[in-house]
Amino acid sequence: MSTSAYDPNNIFARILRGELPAEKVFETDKILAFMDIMPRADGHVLVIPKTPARNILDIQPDDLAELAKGAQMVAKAVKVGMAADGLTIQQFNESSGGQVVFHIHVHVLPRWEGVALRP
Ligand code: DGP
Repeated sequence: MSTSAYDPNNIFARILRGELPAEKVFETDKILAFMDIMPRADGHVLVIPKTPARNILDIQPDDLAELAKGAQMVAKAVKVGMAADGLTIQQFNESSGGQVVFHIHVHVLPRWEGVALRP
């Protein structure tokens, strides 16, 4: 299936507009970070841009750079806050690539030696 247009009523767009609740942990004028409702690790955070983009295929390069900067800030904070040994960073594109919510997002997953991610 080819890439579809951005749906302004996707769940994360509605969180950005304040129409749906989220456990926000960090915010700038460019990005929002909040807890994943189906965490695959304790402290699993999602980072999203405030600009509309479906995924890596349509995001503007400047917005992608801001998302990366936000993800790095959140990753550093999560590593310290969760006393993690390391981090897994994930980002999925289109259904075939594992994407379920079609507003681009970065998963920040704290990791500990010997602890597997939950499915
Ligand atoms: P994916 O598109 O495959 O990266 O998965 C979407 C992620 O978003 C998944 O880890 C669960 C999470 N998620 C889905 N709906 C909500 C929601 O309404 N609130 C929050 N906080 N997370 C959500």
